[in-house]
Amino acid sequence: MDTKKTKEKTLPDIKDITICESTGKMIEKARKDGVELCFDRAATMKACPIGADSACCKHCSMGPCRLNAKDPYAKVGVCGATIDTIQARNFGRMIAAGAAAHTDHGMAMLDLFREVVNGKIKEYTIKDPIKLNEVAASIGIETEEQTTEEVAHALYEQLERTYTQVEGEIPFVKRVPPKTLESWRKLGIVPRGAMREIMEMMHRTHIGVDQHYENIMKQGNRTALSDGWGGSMVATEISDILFGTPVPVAAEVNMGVLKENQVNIIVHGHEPNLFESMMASVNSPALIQAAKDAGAEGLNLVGMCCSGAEMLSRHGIPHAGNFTSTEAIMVTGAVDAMAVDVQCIQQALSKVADCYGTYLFTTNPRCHIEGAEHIEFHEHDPSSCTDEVVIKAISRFKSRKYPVQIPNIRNTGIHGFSYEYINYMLGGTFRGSYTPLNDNIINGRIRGVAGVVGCTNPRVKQDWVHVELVKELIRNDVLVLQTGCSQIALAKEGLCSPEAAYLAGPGLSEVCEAVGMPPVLGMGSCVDNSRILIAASEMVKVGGLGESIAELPVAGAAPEWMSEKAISIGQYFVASGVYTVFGVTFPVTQNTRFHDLLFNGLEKQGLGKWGFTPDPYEMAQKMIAHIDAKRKALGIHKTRERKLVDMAERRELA
Ligand code: XCC
Ligand code: SF4
Repeated sequence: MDTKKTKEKTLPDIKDITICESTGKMIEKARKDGVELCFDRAATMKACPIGADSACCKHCSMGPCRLNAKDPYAKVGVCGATIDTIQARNFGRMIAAGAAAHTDHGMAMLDLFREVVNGKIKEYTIKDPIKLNEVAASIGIETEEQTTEEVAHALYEQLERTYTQVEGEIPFVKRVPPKTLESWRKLGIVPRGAMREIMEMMHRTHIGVDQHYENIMKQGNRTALSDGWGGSMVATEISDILFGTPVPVAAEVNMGVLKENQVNIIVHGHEPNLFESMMASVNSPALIQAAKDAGAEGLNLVGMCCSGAEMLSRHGIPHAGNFTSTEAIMVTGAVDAMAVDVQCIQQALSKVADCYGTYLFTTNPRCHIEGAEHIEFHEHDPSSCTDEVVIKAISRFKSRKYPVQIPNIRNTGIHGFSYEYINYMLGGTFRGSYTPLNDNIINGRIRGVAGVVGCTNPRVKQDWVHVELVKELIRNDVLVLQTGCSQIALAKEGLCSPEAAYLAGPGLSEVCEAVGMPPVLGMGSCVDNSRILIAASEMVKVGGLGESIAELPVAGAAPEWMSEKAISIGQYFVASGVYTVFGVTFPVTQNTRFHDLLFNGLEKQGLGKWGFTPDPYEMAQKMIAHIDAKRKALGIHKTRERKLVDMAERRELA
């Protein structure tokens, strides 16, 4: 008891942990209940300072070797590896792991697509044949006078190359602006196939192979590009083809989407197929009846994390919270079952679930958790898994033993801005194009575009960095594109609703009001960052803003990142030409040649560059300064200066 008290004393104030009111309430309750959450673990487990600077190597048993980040060139590893080699290898392996996660997910989607096309799986169909044709045409597949089946077969064969091809270029590089692609070809970083790139990355970072940090990063770029323009893009496009391309839909987020008198089922993870089948199960009349027989008013399905963000965007399914709220939500006592698949599933969920009698089910052969029941999900017979989850959830509802306390907070917003929809929204049905977006950038109403994405991380105040950064950006007329856990942070603050236009600068708010769109456009899960790449390519294609992605007045950020996937995403944005700023910490020692390569050198090679600051206001400044520099290089800064005068005038009027 005593130890518990001292522990409580050392735990930080809840207002310093999160700005999410519901999560805060649940942290408070968890502390009373004696249940530990990630925030508590982060507070009591200091991050390893050597690892944080990436100054250690354990790639062989002559080590592990530990260098001194304060004096990085004073020592080398037993094999002679320098700080630059060690960090580049560590960074390369983070990219490889992140790229592997996205591409393996994409491959699972492609496996499903193949079986649907071959007629072996009947539970799913091609829901969006228009998108099928568009994707096929974008990589040069003949679609005129072809049946849907023929196009689908041809597309499958082409997209399989994204993974398995051993030489040549992956299919989606056909979508890359020619000048950007040219710079990749010159550098030798056009991906051949994701499996090959990830394999080579792992090989080159083994002891005694690649020992030049620049050469290691060449493969780092190539591997990351095989994710962004490969695995992730395939995942997004195939999911749209099978489940429908998102169009804007009003939906609710936050813990208040749980319902006390209903059976609450949460799906958390990344793969839309599990979620789609769960939707079918909760709509099954027999199961609805079973829930009613158990005394419930119905079945309530909600999402979390990325599969949640994807379903929020695609179907308007309510979303209960982002990554660092996944344990906290169970503290409500209202979660009858949580089904997870892959990625960002904290092992501690199992313990918290135990504390509140929630059923936690793993469903994917790639992800089991000690202490959690595994009900494997098979695409050939999806309902046998998802029905079982629902049945178990109903039984838990019937025998709920714990008091239920649901924070009564819900925020409505508009989600589901696929790049196709942005096209339509700005250009109209008859002249759908990115021309109006480019025009508004050129005339200075919109200063530039920022992609703000990524995780939440218990080492920083949850949601706060996302929200402050984005408010600052839109106030300065920067249109914000969102995905993943970041999108949920913004949605909880009401920034995904058209009414948030009043927080935007005069130019951006004028555009938002004219079109009826929010200043923050939610596009889906983290694999859907590929939508941002395509939007950027469209902007180049339309013209007036330079010939490569590197010339666009755009910037990216992952203010509260935590996963290796985020590093892979960051690197593919950088390699595509985007200035990308990360928060929290950056896993590289400062004042080293490798650090200089990431933060300056890559840009000199014609790519983008990395930036870092944990401070949201400084982050916004860096991004805006970059956008302004790009405007100046394009010769469109004058229009903006005029706009700024307008703003001053407006202020005077107000
Ligand atoms: Fe995971 Fe994708 Fe990060 Fe959220 S944002 S914590 S990676 S769920 Ni993608
Ligand atoms: Fe040490 Fe070199 Fe082995 Fe790394 S690879 S642990 S630096 S000896």
